Amino acid sequence: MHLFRLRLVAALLLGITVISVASTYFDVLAHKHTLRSDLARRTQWYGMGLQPQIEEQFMIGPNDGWPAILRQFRKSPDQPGLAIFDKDGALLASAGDVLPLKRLQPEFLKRALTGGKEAIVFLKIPEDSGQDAVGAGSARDGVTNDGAPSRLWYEDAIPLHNGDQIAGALLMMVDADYIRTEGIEVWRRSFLRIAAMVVLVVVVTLVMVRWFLQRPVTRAAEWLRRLRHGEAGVEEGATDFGYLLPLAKEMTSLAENLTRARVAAATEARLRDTAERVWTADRLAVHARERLSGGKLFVVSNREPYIHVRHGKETECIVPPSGLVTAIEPILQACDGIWVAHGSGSEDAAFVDEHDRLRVPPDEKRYTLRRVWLSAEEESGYYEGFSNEGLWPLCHIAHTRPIFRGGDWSLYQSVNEKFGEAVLEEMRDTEHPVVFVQDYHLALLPKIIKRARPDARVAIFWHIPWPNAEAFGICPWQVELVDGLAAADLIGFHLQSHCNNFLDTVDHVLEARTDWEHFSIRRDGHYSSVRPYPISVAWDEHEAGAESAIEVDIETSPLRRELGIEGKQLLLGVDRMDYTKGIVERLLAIEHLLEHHPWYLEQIVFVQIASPSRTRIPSYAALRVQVEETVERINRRYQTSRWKPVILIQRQCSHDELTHFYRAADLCLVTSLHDGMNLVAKEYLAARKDCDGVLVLSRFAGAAQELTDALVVNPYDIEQVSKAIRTGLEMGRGERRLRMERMRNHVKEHNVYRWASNILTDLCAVRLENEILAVAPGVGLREQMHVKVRLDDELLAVAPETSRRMMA
Ligand code: ADQ
Repeated sequence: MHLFRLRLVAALLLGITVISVASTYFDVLAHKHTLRSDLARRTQWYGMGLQPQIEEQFMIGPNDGWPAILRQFRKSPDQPGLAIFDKDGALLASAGDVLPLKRLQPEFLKRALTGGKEAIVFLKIPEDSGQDAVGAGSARDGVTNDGAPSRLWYEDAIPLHNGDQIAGALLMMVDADYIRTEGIEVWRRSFLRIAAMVVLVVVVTLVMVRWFLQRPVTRAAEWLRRLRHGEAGVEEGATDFGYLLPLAKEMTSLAENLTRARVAAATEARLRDTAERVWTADRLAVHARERLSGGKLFVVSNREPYIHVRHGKETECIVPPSGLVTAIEPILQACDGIWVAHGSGSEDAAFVDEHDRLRVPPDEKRYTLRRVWLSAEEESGYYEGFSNEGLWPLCHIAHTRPIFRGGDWSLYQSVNEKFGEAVLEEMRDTEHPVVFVQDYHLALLPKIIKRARPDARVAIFWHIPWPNAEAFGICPWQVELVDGLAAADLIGFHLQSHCNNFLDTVDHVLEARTDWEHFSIRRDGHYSSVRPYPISVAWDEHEAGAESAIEVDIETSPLRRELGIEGKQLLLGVDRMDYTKGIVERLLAIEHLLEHHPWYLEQIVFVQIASPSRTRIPSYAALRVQVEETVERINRRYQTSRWKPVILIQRQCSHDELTHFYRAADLCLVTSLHDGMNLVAKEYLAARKDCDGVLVLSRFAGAAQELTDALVVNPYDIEQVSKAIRTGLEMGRGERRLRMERMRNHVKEHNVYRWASNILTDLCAVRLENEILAVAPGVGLREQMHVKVRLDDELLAVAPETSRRMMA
């Protein structure tokens, strides 16, 4: 910047000086010209006034009185010097300044005497009158060629007539040196003006450079430096650039790329560091793109990933709390896929196009959400009725009787058909589509899709347990349900035991060949693989990375203050208000603890967060009443003026709110009576960056299979749960850390991205019938089937592992 300023000043000095000198030079020339013309004009007028009188004297005849005559004409010393010459050029007389007379050039006078015309000349004459006269322009102003000082004279010779004859000449001589002096004065004044102008322009320019160039550039440089070191955010930059906004925009996008590249590099490095064990959203996206090799993924679920609802006068787009969105979105975004789901939001219809589609996520628009509309009757029969009053209790052994109504079943079928139509319409132009169906609401969908599109690879994941065959047999439409599911190429459950139950049910219900060794079903030439995929939660290295206990403590203390539980041990339960979650049993265990170990009175607080769920179903409404009454009873029994043992929060919380609760809780209670997996248990572990806290976990939750370092309990055994709580509260820091670290490592490695990638990998590896039939072209269908069966049997006999993978 210093050198730049020096160069700028030098350039300004040179530029302004050259321009100003050139302009002054022309000013001086013009001024001199004006002065010379003025002098010539004045002298001419004077001479013209004298000419008739002098000519009159010539006519009178020879005259010796010329000196007197001239003195008479030249009355003042300011008037030009005068000289009279006869027709031969001899001087008759002179008056006034006669210095130039001695330097008079004969040709000059001759022009007037012989040519009969007026002659004028500006002469530089050396101060030393002994020198020769010098012609105008032959020397620098004020100095002759030999360096002697000179003066400028103006001479004007007018011919004088006697009748028609030229009788002589009148010479007028004026000291014109003032013209030169004035020229010098103009130069002097210009020099001062130029100097002042140069100083002013340089100062103004330097100030402008400092304010408008140097400052933004310095700020931008500082911002870029901090960005390079990862100390500044991208958004900070743009505001500081002022008028350099276009540059700022380019730099901002450059900075964004830089930040993204840095994050990717850090993730990459971390992945390498952890021997590529940890799955991330980015890794899943890359993996999905590779597996789908340009193909599209179609996801179908009852619940949509984005819901538009009215909030007062505003419409809000909310993401329902669900690990599914976290796991599936990276795949859909990577392949610009389509998610088909029930449009359940009050404002959903206002946000779709004429094909019921919209691009999501709202601010990124990376994939398509296709909304399916259901009438109130359909919703009630298919969702609340058959799915949640029938299948939900049927699959959970929670001793709530399933209710099956013919009307609900009809609606369940027609709604499955409706979803089927929507999916088939969306995949019309896609070859070999890959479809991932979610959950027990859509059990008939695999069959509907495969019937119309045998080239589609279809997987369904059953998020709840699958009971044993006898229990499932309660359902009057078990054949249709199992038939619908078995049409899928891949059927996923959380646990191996659920797979076993399902295969057993197929054995009981369908005419199909079940392969217990390879966990597959062969029916009418179609193969289905049945596999366990234990679902999990997202693991964000950044969010879930290690953090000191002090940091976490600071973060959670406002929550404790808000709840008025400072200094108390916090026990936490987070669930949907559902009878399978064992909320009442948990409350009874707390009561048991307080009853049998009264030293915990005023020492512990149990916070139960229960989000309202399926509220129109009578069993859920009854559960809510039962939970509220139990909480009230326990509080009435033990509360003091300063303390309440149980706080019941009945609302949906944000992800951040839940994280704060998880981090503040000394102990988390997951006491489901039966649960496919239970994500709360894993969320609690993921949130505990401080590696502290205790998890009490029901042995009937799928998560208990993996999280063996939890305090595993039978939720029906109130005394045992109470004892586990006590054990947890009294557990030493070292033991807590050890267990927590082990469980966190498991969740980190088996996160939801890995879950999604495993299912996608297996689904993309599925061999479809037409691909198998291509092995034996040119033979009829029946023969082809035989070929296929024989080939499979041979493969199984030769290399069970290879064939298993090929069939999977
Ligand atoms: P659920 O029975 O709904 O799902 P669960 O695994 O207990 O699921 O997860 C519930 C989710 O809801 C968690 O992510 C939790 O954070 C969230 N949640 C609960 N209460 C909340 C509240 N008040 N506010 C905000 N969020 C709340 C089914 C099966 C499970 C299986 C999952 C996933 O029943 O066994 O684990 O699917 O497959």
